[in-house]
Amino acid sequence: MLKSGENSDIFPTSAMALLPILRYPDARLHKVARPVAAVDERVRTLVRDMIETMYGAQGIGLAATQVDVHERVVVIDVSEERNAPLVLINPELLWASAERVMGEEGCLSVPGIYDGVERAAQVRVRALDEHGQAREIEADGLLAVCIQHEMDHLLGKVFVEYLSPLKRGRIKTKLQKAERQDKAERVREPV
Ligand code: GNR
Ligand code: NI
Repeated sequence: MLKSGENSDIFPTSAMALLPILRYPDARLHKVARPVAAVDERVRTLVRDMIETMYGAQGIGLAATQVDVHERVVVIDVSEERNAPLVLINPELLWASAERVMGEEGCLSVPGIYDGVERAAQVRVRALDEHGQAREIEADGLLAVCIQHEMDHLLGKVFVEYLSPLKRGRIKTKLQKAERQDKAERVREPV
């Protein structure tokens, strides 16, 4: 549970919203996000809803692009306890290590698909937090991978674009088929 005063502006409370997540292949996942002009209540509401959506979907990160908002907003939580949300608004990559690591990635917009992607092992990023305060983050391990994955989303890039065209084609076909079946089920059992 949240301790009083600890990140209370952004921690999930009641009256939040689970946002629908776009699924690959959807052209809107390839839109380039614009910078946030001012970190105001509208942006904090978006951040809160994104955090709830990320936790609800059991993801370690979520970019605004994935919820069809094309602004430079990312939320991440790589903690085991799922109680340490990190908010990156207008993130800028300051430095990426020459050292690379290969890691297994997944994406809430590409459900059920996992494959290896090579990334910088360490990164340094500057971003605004939910108060509009600038901060710098140096990351390695899973956090570094997640930051790069989310910043790609803001540029309209999905991790499957690092895979071979053959793999990407197979993933596209598989997800299109799943989407058609989903739609057919929704017709048979309307909610
Ligand atoms: O939940 C997620 N897990 C994950 C695992 C390895 C590398 C990247 C990620 S990010 C992903 C959530 C997501 O889709 N963020 O955009
Ligand atoms: Ni993703």
